[in-house]
Amino acid sequence: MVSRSSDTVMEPAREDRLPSSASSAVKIVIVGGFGVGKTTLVRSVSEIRPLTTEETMTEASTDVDDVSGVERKTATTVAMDFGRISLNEELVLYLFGTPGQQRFWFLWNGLFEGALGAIVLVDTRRLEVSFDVIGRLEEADVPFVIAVNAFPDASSYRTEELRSALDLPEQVPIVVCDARQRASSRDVLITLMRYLRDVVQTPEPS
Ligand SMILES: Nc1nc2c(ncn2[C@@H]2O[C@H](COP(=O)(O)OP(=O)(O)O)[C@@H](O)[C@H]2O)c(=O)[nH]1
Ligand SMILES: [Mg+2]
Repeated sequence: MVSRSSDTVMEPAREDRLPSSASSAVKIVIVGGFGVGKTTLVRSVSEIRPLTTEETMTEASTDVDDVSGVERKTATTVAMDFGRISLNEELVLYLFGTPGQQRFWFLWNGLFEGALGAIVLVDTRRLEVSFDVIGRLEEADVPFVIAVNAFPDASSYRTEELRSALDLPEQVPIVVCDARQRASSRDVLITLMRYLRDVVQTPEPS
């Protein structure tokens, strides 16, 4: 048992410590519809034990949450996922996965604040669940990349078909990933960071 008495200083576990060279920390949000793999991605890529508030879905919520297309899902993120990954010795990303269900959307207020960029996870079997989040990101002016989470029975889409179905500007990167694989999730984050560095123009101070 962990003692929480006031005279106990809790040392972070070794893997939870940041290298002393870390000099930039940025906030990245992971968004997308219910069951697209947000919790899976944060879990696979995080180097700290991710803080996840996942609860078993109860009978009571089955009428409330729209589980069409994700009938096998038995756990759901109540508040949000939180994780951390150091991309190199200086750059640390803090990942915030959003809750998918509509009844938790009040938690979105302020979520995009200070976010440098976002990953929109997409399930090609249920593209329509992505429309709303993409609209919200555009409204909040948060640059994003699209990560298609490759589910085995999903029909394949050509990138340009997907771009037009999601009505995305030409420069928005679209990548395919497997959110369960650490390397794959990490690649998505690297794509986002490159996009932010090379394509997204930060306005000159006037
Ligand atoms: N086949 C496959 N299944 C996945 C992948 N990512 C997530 N899943 C599964 O899809 C379900 C929903 O994922 P979850 O991360 O909870 O979705 P969230 O609601 O967006 O947080 C879980 O049962 C995952 O194991 C993937 O890349 N491939
Ligand atoms: Mg989740």
